[in-house]
Amino acid sequence: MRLLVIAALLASSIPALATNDGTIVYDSETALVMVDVQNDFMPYPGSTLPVPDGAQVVPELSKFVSKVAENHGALFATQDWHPAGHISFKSAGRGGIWPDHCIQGSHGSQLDDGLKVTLQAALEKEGVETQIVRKGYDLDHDAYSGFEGVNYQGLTLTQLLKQKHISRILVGGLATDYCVRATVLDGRKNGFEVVFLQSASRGVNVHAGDVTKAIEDMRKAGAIIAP
Ligand code: VGL
Ligand code: ZN
Repeated sequence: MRLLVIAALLASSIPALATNDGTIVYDSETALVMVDVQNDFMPYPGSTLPVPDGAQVVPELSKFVSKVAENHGALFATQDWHPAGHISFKSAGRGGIWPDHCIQGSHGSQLDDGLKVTLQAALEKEGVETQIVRKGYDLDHDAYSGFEGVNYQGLTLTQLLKQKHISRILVGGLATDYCVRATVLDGRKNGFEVVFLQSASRGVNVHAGDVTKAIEDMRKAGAIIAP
């Protein structure tokens, strides 16, 4: 009996294992922010800026969509949304490093079809509608973070999160070392609890080690790194 009590006391003092389910709280204050899951970042023919293994984020994000929707949290999807000649394009000759991508309204700018199916199911089953937030629309200004984006009505991501009383954001998508990283860091700056979803994110690694560095930056900023 005494041994049992000691064992129970010991067990209760051991922190929960850092598994997905152990570290992530799903409630009405939790939002999933899906970053730039767009055709141009997918490894398909015709994509202009394919992220290695980028398509793998779709089934992974879909799991989080279900969990968040079932618990009546909020869903957000960002879109990189550039005008032709955007400053981030190499072709514009203004210091940009990227091939032309995610041109406003193009096929490449659309969300991945598989993700769309999942989001539609969340709407039909749980009544949770995904808010679309677009960024990078300013010709002369680069914008990697979802927090620089606005919805169709011009409301910023921060305004939308506050409106829904969100305290915790789960962030995943493309690309880990650019838009996902920037969104995670801005989430921390704006006072949110932030969980980076490693399983649901992929990076470009323009320079070797960029993804590893990005994850370290997120950790230092106080984000929880969920495997
Ligand atoms: C991104 C490069 C250029 C991203 C966007 O979504 O991470 N990367 N534009
Ligand atoms: Zn871009």
